[in-house]
Amino acid sequence: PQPVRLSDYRPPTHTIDEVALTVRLAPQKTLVSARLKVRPNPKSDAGPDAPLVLDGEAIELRGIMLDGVPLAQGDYAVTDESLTIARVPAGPFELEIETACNPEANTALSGLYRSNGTYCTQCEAQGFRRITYYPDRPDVLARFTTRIEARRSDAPVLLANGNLVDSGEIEGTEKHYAVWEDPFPKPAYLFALVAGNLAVFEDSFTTMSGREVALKIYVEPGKEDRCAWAMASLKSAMRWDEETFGREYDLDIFMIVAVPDFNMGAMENKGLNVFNDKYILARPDTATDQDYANIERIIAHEYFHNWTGNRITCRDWFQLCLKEGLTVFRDQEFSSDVRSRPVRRISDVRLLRSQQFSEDAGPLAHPVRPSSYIEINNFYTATVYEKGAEVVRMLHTLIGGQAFRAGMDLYFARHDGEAVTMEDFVACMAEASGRDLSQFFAWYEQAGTPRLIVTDSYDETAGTYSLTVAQETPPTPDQPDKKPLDIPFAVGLVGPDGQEMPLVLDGEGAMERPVLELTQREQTFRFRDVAARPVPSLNRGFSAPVRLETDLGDGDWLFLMSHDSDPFNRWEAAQIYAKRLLIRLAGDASSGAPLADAPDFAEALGRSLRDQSLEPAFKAELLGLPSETDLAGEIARNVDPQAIHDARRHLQASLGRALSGELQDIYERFATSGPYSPDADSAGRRGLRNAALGLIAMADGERGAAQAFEHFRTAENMTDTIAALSALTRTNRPERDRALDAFYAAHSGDHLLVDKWLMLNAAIPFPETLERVRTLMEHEAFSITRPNNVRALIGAFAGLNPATFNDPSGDGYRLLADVVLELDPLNPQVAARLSGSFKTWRMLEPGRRALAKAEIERIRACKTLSRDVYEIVTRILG
Ligand code: DPP
Ligand code: ZN
Repeated sequence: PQPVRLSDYRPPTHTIDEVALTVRLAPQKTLVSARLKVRPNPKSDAGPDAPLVLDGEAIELRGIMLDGVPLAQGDYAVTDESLTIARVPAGPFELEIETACNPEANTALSGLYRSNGTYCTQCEAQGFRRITYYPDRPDVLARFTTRIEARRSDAPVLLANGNLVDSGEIEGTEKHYAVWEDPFPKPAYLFALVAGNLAVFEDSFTTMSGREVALKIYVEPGKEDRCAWAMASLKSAMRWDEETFGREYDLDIFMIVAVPDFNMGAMENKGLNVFNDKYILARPDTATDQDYANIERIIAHEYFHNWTGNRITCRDWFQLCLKEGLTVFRDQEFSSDVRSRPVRRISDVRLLRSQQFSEDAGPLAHPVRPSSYIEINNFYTATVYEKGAEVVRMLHTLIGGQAFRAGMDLYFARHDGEAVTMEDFVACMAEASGRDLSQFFAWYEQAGTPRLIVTDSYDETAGTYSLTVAQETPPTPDQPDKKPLDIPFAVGLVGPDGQEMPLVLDGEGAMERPVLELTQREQTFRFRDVAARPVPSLNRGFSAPVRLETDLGDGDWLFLMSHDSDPFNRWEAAQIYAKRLLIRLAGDASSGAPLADAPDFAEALGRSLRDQSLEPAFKAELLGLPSETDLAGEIARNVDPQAIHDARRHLQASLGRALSGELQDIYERFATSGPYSPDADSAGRRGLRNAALGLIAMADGERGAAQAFEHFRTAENMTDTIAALSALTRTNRPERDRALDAFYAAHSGDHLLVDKWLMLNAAIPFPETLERVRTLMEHEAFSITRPNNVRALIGAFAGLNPATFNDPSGDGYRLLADVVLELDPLNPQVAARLSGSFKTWRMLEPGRRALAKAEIERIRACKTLSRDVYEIVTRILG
C-alpha cells in the first residue's frame, strides 16, 4: 500500500452542492440511490477537463446516469476503490448513482452496518464510500437530504441528520419512509443514518437566544431508565459552550443514538450523534462513578464538535488535530469547570503519560499533525488527541485566556462553513494576541517528548536565584534533528517555611503571570529579592507536555508534596518521589535483593490524608502510584515487566501496612448510606474510600481479601462493586473467583456489565490469566465481532496487565498475535489498534524482546493483512 502525503494535497477537482440520498434498507441488500449536484471546482489546479474520480469500496454499482442519461460501460471505469468518469461536462451537472451494500455482512463496522439489529452508520474517516460512490474527503461540503425506506416491523424508527421534513407509509407495501434535510453543508464523514426498534428519552433545551431545541436520546427498548445522566450532561454541555465560548446550537433538534457495537467511543455526526452505548447508559446499579464521568465528558466532547469539527471542519485528514485536539481541550475545560480542575488535570496527565508519552518514545511516534499515512484510521491516536489538546492548552497559557477567547471568536467568524488547516487556526490566535507564533507551530510538526533539564543556583549574598533550563527533543522516526520549541514553563519558588516566594525577574520586575517562555536550547532566568534558598516548583499544572530532569533530591520532593501551593504539583511531587522509589525497587526485584519499605513516603502520604484542606478525590489520586507502563517508559531500556510489577505491588502492600490506621479510618468515615448521587463530591468520597480499600487488600492477604469481599457483598452501587472486585483481582485468594462468579451470575444478561467482568478477569496479574483469557474467548459472553468485548478482554489483557502479557514464555505475545490475525479480516480498525499493544517491544529485556519480535513478524508475514494492520506492524518493526 502507498502512503498518502500532506505535501501531495490538491484541492478537489469537483465540488458537490447537494446530495439527495434514498436508502432502501434491507438486511443483506440495501439499495442506495444518490443524486449529486456536481460542479467543477474553480479552485482546482487540474483544469475543467479533469475526470471525475469518486471513492467507493465494498459496494456494488448498479447504474449511473449523467444529466438523466444512463452511462454505458465504456463511459466509466470501476476498481475496488473508485469509480472514474473520464468525460464530464465543464459546467454543473447532475449525477445519479445506484449502488447496493450488505449491512449484515459488514463486520468492519465502517459504512452502513447492523448493531444488534439496529441499522447504523459510521463514516469517519472513510466510511461513506462504503455507502455510495462519492468524493469522500473532508473538503467537499454538501447539503444532504436523506430519504430512508424500511419495513416498519424491521425498523419503526428512521433517523438521519438535520430536520425531519416528511414521513409516512409507502402504499401497497409494509414499508414506511422518512425524509431528513440537513441545511448545513457538511463533509460526508459527518453523514449518519440510524434505523431500528429504538426507545426514546426526551427533553428540551432553550438556547441563549431563546430557541427551543428538542433533545432525544435513542436506546434499545427497556434501557430508557438509563438515559437521565446522559441527558443532564448534554444540557450542561450546551449551556457551558454558550457561556464559555458564545456557541449556540444551530438546529431545532439534537439526537443521540446508543448502539452496542461501535469502533470508537462516539461520533459527532451533524445533529445525530452515534454513541457506543457504554458512554450513554448509566444507572447507579449498572455504572460506576468513572462511567458517569466518562459519559459527561464524551457527551460534551461530541456536542462541542458541532462548532469545532462540524461548522468548521478539516481540509484534509492530516489536520485531524484541528478538530480533535481543540475539542479535547474544550471537554477538559468543561469538566474542570463543572468538577474539580486539579483532579481533571491529574487524570488528563495520567492518560497523556501512559498513552502518549509511550507512543512518542517508540516506533509509532508521529507529530500532532502527521505528514503521511497509509491508513488514516491509525491516526486517531493519543498524540493527535491528547498531545493535540496539550498544544492548544499551551497556546492558551502563552497568550492568556482573553486573547485565546478572542482568537476563538475570530476563528468562528472567519472560517464558519469552511474546511481549514492548522495554519488557519494558529493564524487566528496570532492575530488576536498580536504575537508571532511561528516558532510555536513546530509543536504540530515535530514528534517526540521534549526533555527539560533544569539546574539551579542560589547566591545568598546577592539574594538571587537562577534557573537554567535546557531543552532537547529526542530523535523520532523520520525526524533525526529537532528544533527548539516555544514552551510555556510555569514555575513557583517555595521558601523554606513552605510559603510561596515572590517572582521578580532580574531586570524586569514582578512577573505578571508566573510563566517563563522557553525558546532557546538553553536559557537562564535570574530572580532577585530571594531571601532564602527556595525549592523550585517546576512546570506547574503541567504547563508543557515534557519530561523534566532536575537535581532535586528525595527530600525536595517530599517537601513539595506537603507544601506546594499548586495542587497539581503536590500530586506530581508524590508521583516523582514514588517513581524514583519504584525504579530502585524494580532494580532490586530484578536482582533478587530484598525490597525495602518506604517509611518517609508513607509518612508524607499520611500527612496529606489528614490534611483537611485537600478534597477527597485529590487524596485518592495521591494514593494512586505511577502505572507499570509509566515506569517501564521511565526505565526505557532492558525493561523487566515482572520486576516492575513486583516492585509496585510491594510498595502498595508496604504503604497499606504503614498507613493501616489512616486507611481504616477513611474506610469507616467515608462509608455512606442513602441514595447514590453521581456528583463529583460524592464520587470523590467513594473514590477515596475505595482507594483505601485497594491498599488494605494489598497489605494483608487474608484479612484484606475478607474486607474486600465484604465490600463486594454489601455494595449498594456499581462503583463499590467494581472497586471491591478490582481489589480482589489483585489478590490470589479464593474470594476473588467467588466474587467474579457471583458477579457474572447476577449480570450475565447485561452486556456492559459482562464487559466489566471480562476486563476484571483479563487484569488478574498472575500467569494463570493467559489460560483464563484463552478460555474466556470461547465463553458465551465473548464474540470477536463485538469491539467492546475485544477491548474488554484482549485490550485490557495487553494494556492493563503488563506482567502477564509480557510473560517470559512469550505466550502473551502469541495470544495477542493470534487474535490480531483472526480479527483482521473481520474488523481491521480494531485489529490494528490491538496490534499497537506491541509498540514498546524494543524497550524489553533481550529474552522478551526476541519473543515479541517473532510474534510481530508472524503477523507481518500474513499475505492478506489489511492496510490498517500492515501499517502498524511495519512501523513497529521499523
Ligand atoms: N468520534 C470521534 C471523536 O469524537 C472521532 N471524531 O473523537
Ligand atoms: Zn472528537
